[in-house]
Amino acid sequence: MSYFKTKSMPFESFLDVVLGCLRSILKKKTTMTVSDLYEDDFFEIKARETIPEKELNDLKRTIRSKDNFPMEEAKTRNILMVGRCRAGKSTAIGVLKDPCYEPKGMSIFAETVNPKFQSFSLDDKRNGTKYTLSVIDTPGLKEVCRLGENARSDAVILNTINYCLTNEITKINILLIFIAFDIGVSNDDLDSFKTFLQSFGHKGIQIRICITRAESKGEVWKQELLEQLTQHEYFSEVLKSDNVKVLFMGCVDAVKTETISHIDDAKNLYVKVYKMREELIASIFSAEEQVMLVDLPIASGVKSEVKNLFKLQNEILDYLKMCLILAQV
Ligand SMILES: Nc1nc2c(ncn2[C@@H]2O[C@H](COP(=O)(O)OP(=O)(O)OP(=O)(O)O)[C@@H](O)[C@H]2O)c(=O)[nH]1
Ligand SMILES: [Mg+2]
Repeated sequence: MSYFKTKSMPFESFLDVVLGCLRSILKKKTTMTVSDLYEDDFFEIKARETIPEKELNDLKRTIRSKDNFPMEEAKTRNILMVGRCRAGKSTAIGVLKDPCYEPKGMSIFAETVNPKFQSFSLDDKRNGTKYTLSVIDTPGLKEVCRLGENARSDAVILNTINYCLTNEITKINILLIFIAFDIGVSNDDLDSFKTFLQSFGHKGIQIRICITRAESKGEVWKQELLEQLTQHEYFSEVLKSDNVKVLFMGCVDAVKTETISHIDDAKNLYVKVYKMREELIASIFSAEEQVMLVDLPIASGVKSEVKNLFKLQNEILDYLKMCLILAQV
């Protein structure tokens, strides 16, 4: 006991002080824990107990689960949609967003007047990857206009590049060329297709020929059509390229929902559209390579125009220099 005795404070008094302090602490903190004691300067204990890893991880998990703004990494896919008027470009965008999309009533007139830019995301639930799709929906070539409206020239419609650039789309992942084959292929169809391919086609991007209105067609029709395309003088050459493939697209339109009387028939139709959509989405997701817009054939005209402009500018400067020299002489 003599060990605790000091000259300035007897052991009993020292104990009284300690007990007094403890009592006041306990009065203040009825739910006091060991760590509370550690926080008190009285004991001057600096070493802290760390929170068990599991407890901390549980806490982090709770905080994250309550986060209203979770970060999700997204892959981007820039899609350029082209095709003749009424081919089904805008409808395909609707179906991409919603497998049960129903287009507005049929009109023979061109719908999309100017290029439209849309950006939306699709989640691949199978592997948790999110894709942001930026879609340029272009007005169709060879458009049919209402009386009094002027049909815009193909050259104007092909000015899509400008539109892409103003929407900060500088690279393209995939080109979708839409064709409605249900009433055969006319020379106009073929001309338009050639124009699109010559203008936007590039070895570095994926190209899909999307044949629309295929929801009510059977497998035999699809196979026959594919066979005919591979025998066609022009398409057979096009399809030889590794980056060009044929896809089918469709939708369940109002006429079908009004005429189908059995739910099983409706289900079959929706499932068919869902599967075609799934194939289109797979093509889009797998199109990783990008090509600069300025490297597309359509931009070569603009490039040479700029080159010519610079050439002309130099000629004018040379001429002015000559004039200056002559004036000084
Ligand atoms: N059943 C069915 N109808 C379709 C399909 N695609 C288009 N349609 C119909 O055709 C109409 C015109 O289709 P749009 O998608 O507007 O055609 P577009 O290529 O965008 O035409 P423009 O904007 O005028 O160049 C739609 O309103 C639908 O009624 C399809 O796959 N299946
Ligand atoms: Mg359209």
